[in-house]
Amino acid sequence: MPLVLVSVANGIGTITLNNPKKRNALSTELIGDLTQALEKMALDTSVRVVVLRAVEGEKVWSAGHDVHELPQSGGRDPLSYTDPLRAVVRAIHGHSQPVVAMVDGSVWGGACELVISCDLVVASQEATFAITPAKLGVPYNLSGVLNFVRAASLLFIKEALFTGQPITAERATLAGFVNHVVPSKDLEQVTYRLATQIADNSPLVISVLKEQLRVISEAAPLNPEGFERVQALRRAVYDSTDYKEGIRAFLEKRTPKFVGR
Ligand code: LCV
Repeated sequence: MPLVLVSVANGIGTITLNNPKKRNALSTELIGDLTQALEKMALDTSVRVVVLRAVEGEKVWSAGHDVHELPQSGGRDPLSYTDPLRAVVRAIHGHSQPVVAMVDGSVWGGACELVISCDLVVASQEATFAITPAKLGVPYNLSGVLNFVRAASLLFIKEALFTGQPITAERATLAGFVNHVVPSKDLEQVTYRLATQIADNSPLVISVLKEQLRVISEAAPLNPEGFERVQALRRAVYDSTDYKEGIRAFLEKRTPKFVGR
């Protein structure tokens, strides 16, 4: 079975995450198929907007980064520039057509960043978002943290990151993390109505607006020393006992016991 399904109708391309057995974990393979689908859409002049969704009725939109693909013994940055999750976030940010995330079910870890890397987010009332690096012991990377900070208030993001607890779509909407929250039964109709409103407008203007907003929002002053200091702090984490414990606990399906070193 393909890990993503692709369809195009009325100027709207739909990419469906299609690995429910593994709760749409963002494996290298799934991300590869997703990125390929985006590239195909970009070349299809009939496509004005892309909708990114999971298979209807799935309880989990995506379980986040494929934990089996994270380095298990430390010593290597788990979320470096070439990591598939990093690559797909950049691909969506740089995609010429607007991408609308249609979210039903639970969203975990890096999949929360995948959702907010889209240009709009429409979620069902049942959707939840759990940003889990602190639960897993993973030092999230700088551009990822910046993407979260840009998506909502600092207080909301700190609560989401420090607790790692699932946050309701209702609360996420109040924090600006989601554009619309609707009853599940209306999710598809509201999403595609929004997509159609965009598809009816000038694709050239929208594509330039998207790139302008990306360039402006990514202009974050950071001196090299500040960047290197953060990288050193992250390295101490992914070389720590706690990092190994977090990954091992996940794989052994048990609660991690963090010791702070
Ligand atoms: C690989 C998985 C996963 C998975 N990877 O079904 O943001 S960061 O820094 O944390 C970043 C590093 C990140 O994104 O880390 C991942 C964060 N994700 C999570 O913490 C969610 C982990 N998954 C779960 O808590 C449960 O799977 C949920 C609640 C999503 C669904 O629970 P449910 O009981 O419905 P299972 O747990 O039985 O999972 C079904 C299959 O999917 C695999 C899991 O190993 C199992 O495979 P097997 O049947 O082969 O055992 N799976 C789930 N999540 N992130 N594989």
